Amino acid sequence: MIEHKKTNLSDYDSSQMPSGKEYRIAIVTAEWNSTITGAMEQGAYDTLLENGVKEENIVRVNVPGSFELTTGADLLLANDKGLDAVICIGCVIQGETRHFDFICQAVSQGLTNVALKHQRPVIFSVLTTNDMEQALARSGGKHGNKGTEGAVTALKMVALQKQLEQQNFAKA
Ligand code: RBF
Repeated sequence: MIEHKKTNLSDYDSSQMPSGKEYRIAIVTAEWNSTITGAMEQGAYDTLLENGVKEENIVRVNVPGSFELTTGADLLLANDKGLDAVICIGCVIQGETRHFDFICQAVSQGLTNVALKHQRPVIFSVLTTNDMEQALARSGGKHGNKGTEGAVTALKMVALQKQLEQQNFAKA
């Protein structure tokens, strides 16, 4: 049974977390709005370390903007076959033109496609906010750090993936 709880994973229960000591995880970070994405990347990185992922098993790369997260994740998974998951970090802030809609749509659908293509968890840690204030509140402010939450999600999804692979192997 899943208890009713708020969806904010920034205050995760460390006793409920899988150990990441055998996991290899990439973080791809967009350079646009780098004050925000840098804080989220730090949150994700620290959380992976806190949960046992070895420093040498955390791969960190940057891409120019959130639109490029899809290609970044795809290239990582194509070229590093030992990767268990990719955390994608970006921040898209609503502007005066329709770019916001196109970028958000492309990156959310694109990352889903990459996950299904490679059969690996690809985590959507992309803020899509009306303004900078909302972004600050979600990158270490009053609404937590969505980079931290992306790392928690990645660890949980890798554990699920390994559990299901194990069960499948046991039946073969
Ligand atoms: N990238 C972001 O990560 N966040 C943004 O808020 C953002 N706003 C953009 C607004 C405009 C008008 C343009 C042209 C690009 C923007 N980008 C943004 C960059 C985008 O993700 C991508 O890097 C470029 O469109 C090049 O493919």
